[in-house]
Amino acid sequence: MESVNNSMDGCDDIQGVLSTEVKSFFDSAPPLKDYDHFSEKLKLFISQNFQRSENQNSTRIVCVTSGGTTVPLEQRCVRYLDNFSSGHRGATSTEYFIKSGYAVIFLYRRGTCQPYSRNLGEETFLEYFEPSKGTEIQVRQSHDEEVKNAVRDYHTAAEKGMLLKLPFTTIFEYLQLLKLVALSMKCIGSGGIFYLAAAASDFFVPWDSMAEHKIQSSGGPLDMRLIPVPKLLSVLRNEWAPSAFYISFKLETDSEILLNKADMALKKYGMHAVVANELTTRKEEVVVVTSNKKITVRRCHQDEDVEKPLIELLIMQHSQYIQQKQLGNAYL
Ligand code: 9Z3
Repeated sequence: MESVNNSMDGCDDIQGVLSTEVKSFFDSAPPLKDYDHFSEKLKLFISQNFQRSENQNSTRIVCVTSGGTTVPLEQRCVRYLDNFSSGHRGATSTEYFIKSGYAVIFLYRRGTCQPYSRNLGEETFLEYFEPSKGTEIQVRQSHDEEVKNAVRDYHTAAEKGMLLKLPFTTIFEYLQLLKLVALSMKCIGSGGIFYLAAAASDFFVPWDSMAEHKIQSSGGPLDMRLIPVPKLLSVLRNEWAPSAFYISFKLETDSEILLNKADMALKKYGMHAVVANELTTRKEEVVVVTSNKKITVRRCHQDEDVEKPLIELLIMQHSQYIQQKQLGNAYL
C-alpha cells in the first residue's frame, strides 16, 4: 500500500512540475494580439460545421499545424532563432483533408506555403499573367490550368466554410493559438483530429528575462540562456481536447534513430499515430508508427504527393477510432 502511495505521489509531482511550467509559460507570454477576433472566428467556424453535418457525431474537423515557430531574442524583436519548415506538408495535407470532407483549421506560420497556392511559385508569380486589351490582365496560356484549378478549389473550400486560416510567427503565438483551438474543439470529441506538422521550437528565451531593446554587438560575445519549451503535448492530449485523435510528427536527419524516436514519442505523449520523416526524403516517403504497427507510405510517382496516400491511411485510422469510441460508449 505504501509503495502504491509513493508512486502516486511521484506521478503527482511530475504532473505538478509540468503544470507549473505550462502555467508560467502562458502567464509570462506576451498576450496574443487578435485573441478575441480569433476566438469569435473559431466559434463560428465550429458551429457552422456542426450544423452542416448530418448529426453532431459526424462532424469532422482537423487542426493542421504548419511551418516553423520563431524564438525572439529581444522583446522589440530585431533578431530571432527560427525552425526549419516550408509549410509544404501542412498546406498539401490540408487540401487532401478537405477533399475527404474534413473542415480544416489551418494554423500556419506567416509567409509559408498555403493550401491551393503551394505550386504557384511565389517568385515567379507575376509570370503567370500577362496584360491583354486595354487595362485587362489575363492568365498566360501556359499556366491557365494550374491557376484556374487553384482558384476554383480554394474558393470552393472557402465558400463551403471548410477552411479557417489562423497565422502565427513566434512560439508564444503558436502555443497560445493551439490552446485556444484545442479548447474550442473539445466539443467535437472523437470527430476532431490534431495533425501537428509544425516544427515547434524546443528552446526559448522567457519573455520576462528577454532584453527589451536590440542587443548591442559592442558588448562582446553574446551569452544567452535558452530554456526548454514546456512539453504541451501531454496537456493538449489529456486536458484541452482529450477525446480527439492525435497525430504528431517526428523529424530526424539520422535515419538510424528515427523510428525509435517516433516510437518513444508515441508512448510518451499517448499519440494515436506518429509520422516519422527524414529531412531529405520527407517528400517521398514517411512511416506511420502506431501502437501495433509501422506502415511505410510512399508516393507512387514523382509528380504525386506523399500526402495523398498518407491522409487516406490516417483517415481510415481515424474512422476506426471513432467506431471504437462509439462502441465503448454503447457498453457504458
Ligand atoms: C515535420 O516533421 C514535418 O513533416 C516537416 C515538413 C517540418 C519535416 P515542410 O514544412 O517539412 O514540408 O518543409 N514536422 C514536425 C517537426 C518537429 O519539429 N517535430 C518535433 C520533433 O521531431 C516533435 S513536435 O521532435
